Amino acid sequence: MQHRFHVEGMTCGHCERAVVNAVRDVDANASVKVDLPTGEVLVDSEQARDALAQAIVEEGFQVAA
Ligand SMILES: [Cu+2]
Repeated sequence: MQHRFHVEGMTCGHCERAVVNAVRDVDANASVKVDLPTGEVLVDSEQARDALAQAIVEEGFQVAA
């Protein structure tokens, strides 16, 4: 299942890695694509959208609807 998130607050490669790692903590097999300039994060995972978003928020980023 493909989830599309708009993540605010990512400014550099470290932020990008933090988001990817947060998603992988929820689903180690998730495919994660981050577009840093737009904040668009595409996640291919069978995990619930809310669980993935929550993990990103816990890293200190905002997830828009
Ligand atoms: Cu950063």
